[in-house]
Amino acid sequence: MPILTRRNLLKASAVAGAYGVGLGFAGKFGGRALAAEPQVLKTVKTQASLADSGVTRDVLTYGDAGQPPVVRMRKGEPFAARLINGIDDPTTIHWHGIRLPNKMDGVPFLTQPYVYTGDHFDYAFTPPDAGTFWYHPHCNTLIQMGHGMTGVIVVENPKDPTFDSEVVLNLRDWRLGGDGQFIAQFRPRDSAKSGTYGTVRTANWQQQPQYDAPSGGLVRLRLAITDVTRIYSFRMDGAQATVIAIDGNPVPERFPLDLLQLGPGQRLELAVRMPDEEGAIVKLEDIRGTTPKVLATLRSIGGSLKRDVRDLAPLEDNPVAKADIGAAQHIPLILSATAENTSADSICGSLGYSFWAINKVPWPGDTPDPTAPLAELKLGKSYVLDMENVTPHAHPIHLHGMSFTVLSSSTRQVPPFVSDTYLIQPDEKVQLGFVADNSGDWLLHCHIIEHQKTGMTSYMRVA
Ligand SMILES: [Cu+2]
Repeated sequence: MPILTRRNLLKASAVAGAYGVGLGFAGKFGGRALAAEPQVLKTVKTQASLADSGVTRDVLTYGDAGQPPVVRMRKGEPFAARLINGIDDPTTIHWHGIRLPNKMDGVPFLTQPYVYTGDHFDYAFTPPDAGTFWYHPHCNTLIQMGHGMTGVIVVENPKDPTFDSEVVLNLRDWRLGGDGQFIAQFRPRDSAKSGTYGTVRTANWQQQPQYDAPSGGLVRLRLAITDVTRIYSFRMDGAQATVIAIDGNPVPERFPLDLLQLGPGQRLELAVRMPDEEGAIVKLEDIRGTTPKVLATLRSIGGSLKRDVRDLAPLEDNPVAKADIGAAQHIPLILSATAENTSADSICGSLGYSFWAINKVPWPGDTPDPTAPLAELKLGKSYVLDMENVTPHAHPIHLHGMSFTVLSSSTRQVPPFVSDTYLIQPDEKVQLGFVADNSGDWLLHCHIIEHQKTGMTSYMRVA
């Protein structure tokens, strides 16, 4: 087991990069991305109007537009961004859900050194998949994301069907006190349960924003849950909404949104058929918990376009390899609580506690600890993750670098969704199949950040 010092890390990245090109993944996973004009993503400390009680100081974000950023890419076209670190804390960018070369994945120590204040890092890759994704730091994550650093990514496909309008919503909370200023980002006793919830709930940094859309038109509503803790149960009131994609991938079969539960890190794309009457209000709600909450509204404008959601052409499937289930090797993955109460200090934000473990090993991630990979996978082979949640809480488990297909669940009928994040319920066992077609060290962790940073993190090595 190699020690993940910064020097070894850089050597390992160089090797992973060479593998990527040598095995012909350059086009598929972005090796030719150097031609694109880099977009500047500068981290800044700013202020924003989030709560009714006053302007919130110490908001962290990319750029300074007064609203959360949205980055647009095109499927199969090179993308480049220069991260310039303008905040007083090391950082990186992880491009959640995008299948890219390992050295572009933005995980400190595992794939790149962190980017110090005043330094920069150039990211370049070609997104192979169209859909809704998002980006965030992977260093001191609870504070940096908690204070604002999350942005939605829209990867466009020129072959997409035509909608009359598009609305992108970055859904998240903020932990603010009565004066509108940040309070402690977590409470240890909550980290050991479902996590510490925010006090102010927003969509695009606003409480219940309203967007206009053509009456009788079809709206492509792209939702990204970028919160550090909250699981949402979505419902639409006042319009027919059809689920067309989850976690960046078209669903195997479209279905009407009745009630859908998704966790931190997950995305949802809906085709919303606006009412015919001008001025009608459509409400997007979260009905998890005791009080239903309106997240955002749409208002119909103008004469009816009289669109029919059944006329909407299908989204093109993303080129995700199908696992050969018969030949696949199974990897057991047990999510549990842990009694071990030690935690190494780290520049990337140790919370100082261990509450959770994967296969009995608690690891907070983003640290230079010598921690062995969960499994060593052979490039190009098929695998099945046999994941079991023996805790009393749900966990959105996110795999970097590769997309899996949901094969089966012990507790419910699950369509064969293609995804990068699975929200596993208490006492559920699930099988996730995938092809290890991207070389490197790939993190696998809970996206409730307090769970991730108190032990529910591991990684797999593909070579
Ligand atoms: Cu969790």
